[in-house]
Amino acid sequence: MDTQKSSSIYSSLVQSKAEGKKLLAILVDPDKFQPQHATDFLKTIPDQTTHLFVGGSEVPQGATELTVKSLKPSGLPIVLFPGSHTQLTEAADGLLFLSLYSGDNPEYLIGQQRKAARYLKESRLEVIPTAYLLIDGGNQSAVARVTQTQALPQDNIEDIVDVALAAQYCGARCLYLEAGSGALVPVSAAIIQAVRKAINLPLIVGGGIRSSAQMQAAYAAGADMLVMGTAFENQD
Ligand code: 1GP
Repeated sequence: MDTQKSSSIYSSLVQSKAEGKKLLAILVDPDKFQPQHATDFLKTIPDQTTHLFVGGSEVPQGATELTVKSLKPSGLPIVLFPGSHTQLTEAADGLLFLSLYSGDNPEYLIGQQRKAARYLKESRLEVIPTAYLLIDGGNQSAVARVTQTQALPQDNIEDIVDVALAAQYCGARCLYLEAGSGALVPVSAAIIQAVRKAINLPLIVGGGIRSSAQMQAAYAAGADMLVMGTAFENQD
């Protein structure tokens, strides 16, 4: 069997971006998810869902793998979106290998990544180097709390663009603008537009998106993929 790591998830992101096809990832937090309810959960997610993301800021050991396995019947690519290296599992298809470029905490710029590296070398998980930018969503996010970093203010668009550009020059393959799970205010269309104009990487946007009007605004501003979690939690 081929032991090369696949790059199919990233390739499809790049292709979708080129074709203007919009992607939707539904985020499942293993800390709040009951694997025995996976079948019912999968019935509640939108038909246009293209990916499932699995991860959270604080997840008990082992819960990620159980969650991923329970979601396999969906047939959708399952991508880890981990808050910690302890959430890695080969049961998933790929991994957003996040570096928190909006903050200045070395543990989330390179520390967690070092702890994950040996596992990743031995695993078949597709690794997608992703610049993660936390943007102020109007409340205290779990990301800010856990990483002990400050979100970038929404009104300083130039600064956000500078961080995005720096991340691109550092070699990120993908950019994630995050307002935080349960954000009161999603990342603004003006920010998405400015970042889209400045960089050419696939652009993922999440945090606080609940309505189809918000989705359309983010897509129209230039997001390639949206991530929604809270809107689909606790429906059972
Ligand atoms: C959080 O971007 C995701 O990491 C999703 O946020 O839960 O607010 O949809 P919501």
